[in-house]
Amino acid sequence: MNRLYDSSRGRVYVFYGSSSGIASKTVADADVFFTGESQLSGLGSYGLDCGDINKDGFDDIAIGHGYFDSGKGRVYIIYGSDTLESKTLD
Ligand SMILES: [Ca+2]
Repeated sequence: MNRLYDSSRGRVYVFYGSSSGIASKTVADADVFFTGESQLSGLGSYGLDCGDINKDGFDDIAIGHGYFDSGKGRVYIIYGSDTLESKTLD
């Protein structure tokens, strides 16, 4: 996570795991990333693996958008899949 990315737009980086774990990587090696919709919105105030919420066999993630809508905040639940794509969250 880098909630200061691009004047605090924020970005969360996702690295796919494997049975042998995750090799040491840099953010440039991220498999997928999510970016905040506007500067100062602070996407990535937290991010966590929240298990398989919808029981489809893929782990899902929760991403905090701490300053969304003038500080009201928002939490995104991203369902995992084998076709997850990078995008801006709005
Ligand atoms: Ca799931």
